[in-house]
Amino acid sequence: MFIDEVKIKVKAGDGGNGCLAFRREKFVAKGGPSGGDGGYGGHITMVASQHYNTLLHFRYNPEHSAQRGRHGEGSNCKGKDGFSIELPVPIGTVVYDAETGDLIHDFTFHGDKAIVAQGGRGGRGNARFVSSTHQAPTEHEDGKPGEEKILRLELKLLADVGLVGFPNAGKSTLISRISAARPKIADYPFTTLEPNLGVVELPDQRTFVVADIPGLIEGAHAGAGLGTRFLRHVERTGMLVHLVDVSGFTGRKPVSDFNIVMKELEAFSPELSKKPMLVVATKIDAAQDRKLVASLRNMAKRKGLPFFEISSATGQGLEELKFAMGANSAR
Ligand SMILES: Nc1nc2c(ncn2[C@@H]2O[C@H](COP(=O)(O)OP(=O)(O)OP(=O)(O)O)[C@@H](O)[C@H]2O)c(=O)[nH]1
Ligand SMILES: [Mg+2]
Repeated sequence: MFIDEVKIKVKAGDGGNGCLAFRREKFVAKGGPSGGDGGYGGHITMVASQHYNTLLHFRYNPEHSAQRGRHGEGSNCKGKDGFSIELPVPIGTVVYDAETGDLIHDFTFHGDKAIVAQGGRGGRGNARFVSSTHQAPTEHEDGKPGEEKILRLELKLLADVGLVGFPNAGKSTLISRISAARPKIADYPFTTLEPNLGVVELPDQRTFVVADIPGLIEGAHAGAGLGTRFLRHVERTGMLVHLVDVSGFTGRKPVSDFNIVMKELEAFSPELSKKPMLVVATKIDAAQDRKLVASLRNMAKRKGLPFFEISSATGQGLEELKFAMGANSAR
């Protein structure tokens, strides 16, 4: 659940073949062997980049191969090395050989770089086999094949955006609408017992990770409901999205729901309650009493917090919210 995982196939370039040739020139009798070596095949390398935060780009592109080395040529010409390719991965990616399970590399900092599939060595041309007793060698080698592997990439996701709110506020429904996450959704409090993470992709292919955590109720910091222990999953996010049910079904006032959750956040960690926050009125399709919506909107305005109205049922407002969530979090 907290792990993004992908399998990809990589094929490094084969080495070029060594050449069999002899020097042929006017006035130079028995010019000797002149076959050049083949070039190296290109490597497949990976480099950790802070501009990526998920493995989504590999889902669309699961096969990568590097260029082969050129064959050696006559006149002692060595074949050109194949170009290596460099695949960006997010910091925190761990790469395994999927067949043997061996750890290949653990990418821990921006710029961390490793070869994950080695290009093949070029074969030697016949010029390399010459010796005092063996002056016209015809031996030459083929290039070695480049490594071919199935890799398993694993990334422990850290959320960029955290969803908070009362139980039943519509947090899981929202994450299921904007990401591929499919958490359990139901019409009773505490449906979500464990945090869910979803990867949200913007049209420009930047992504961010949203955490859906169990709802908070009054006294959560003292252990009521599921308590505040899941809040540590959103402690490191850059932003909180505070969902408030305005449908009126709850029989509670949206503003008082908002204040109760804020009090619990503060009791858990004053820092958490000061994070950038979007206020979101949910289930707007079912809102009977516009005054409930207006009161929440006015409160957000007073506090200087951006305000959104959404319906995960009809899709209203979801695109705008997605952009606002991604504005500072997407990479
Ligand atoms: N009409 C309407 N119902 C919604 C909407 N979003 C969610 N619901 C319903 O509200 C109920 C609760 O939704 P969840 O997404 O499970 O709520 P949650 O905030 O994840 O709740 P917990 O996991 O219990 O904290 C479900 O019955 C949903 O179908 C909406 O936009 N409109
Ligand atoms: Mg839920």
